[in-house]
Amino acid sequence: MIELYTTASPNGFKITIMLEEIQIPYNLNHIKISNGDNKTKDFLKISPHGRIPVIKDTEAEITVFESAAILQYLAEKTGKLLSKNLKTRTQTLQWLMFNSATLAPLLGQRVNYELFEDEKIQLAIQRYQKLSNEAFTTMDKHLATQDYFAGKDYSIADISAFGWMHICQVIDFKFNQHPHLWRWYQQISKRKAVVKGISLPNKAMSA
Ligand SMILES: N[C@@H](CCC(=O)N[C@@H](CS)C(=O)NCC(=O)O)C(=O)O
Repeated sequence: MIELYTTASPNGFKITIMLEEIQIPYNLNHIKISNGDNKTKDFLKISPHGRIPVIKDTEAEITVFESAAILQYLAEKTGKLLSKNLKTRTQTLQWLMFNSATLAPLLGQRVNYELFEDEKIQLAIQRYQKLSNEAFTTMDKHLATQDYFAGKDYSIADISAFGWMHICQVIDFKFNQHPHLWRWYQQISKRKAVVKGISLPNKAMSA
């Protein structure tokens, strides 16, 4: 059994989508960030940086934090959504890392300066708009020549990008001027597992 600790957020959605895609039994534990559930002594034992998502694989006795590491773990465990072909696998892990190391931090800062900070600092707002739009352009160019991030097949790289792109759509950080990225987004948002995954434990903006 997989014990999942999560909330309705870009990184959380990646794992609810993945678990729905691979169809393995899991139990969802709702961590309410606004209540400080992610900073309790017990939670910090499984997630030392105090962030969601985290999983505990109770049979294997393995705990994993960091959404990309969780996606990779679940893909390795089930043999799904991560190709064994060296070229495709490397492509998948490359885009998985791009999403965690480039896209997610830029969007996280953009959300903070555009929506959360009381003082609207134009220099910071413009900087993160510019940098996130550059990331969208790179993704768009890549998707111009292939259906999914790692080629012709849907993979954990797509799930990882979708978590954040879904939040962009919800909060109106526009990316429909990037036609290939927009086509990819619409295609993925129709998947049954994705529709379910983004509703758990709540829809975005209601965590
Ligand atoms: N790099 C981490 C980021 C995790 C993260 O920042 N999660 C957010 C929710 S999306 C969180 O737990 N925030 C709580 C806080 O900042 O106190 C990952 O990909 O899992």
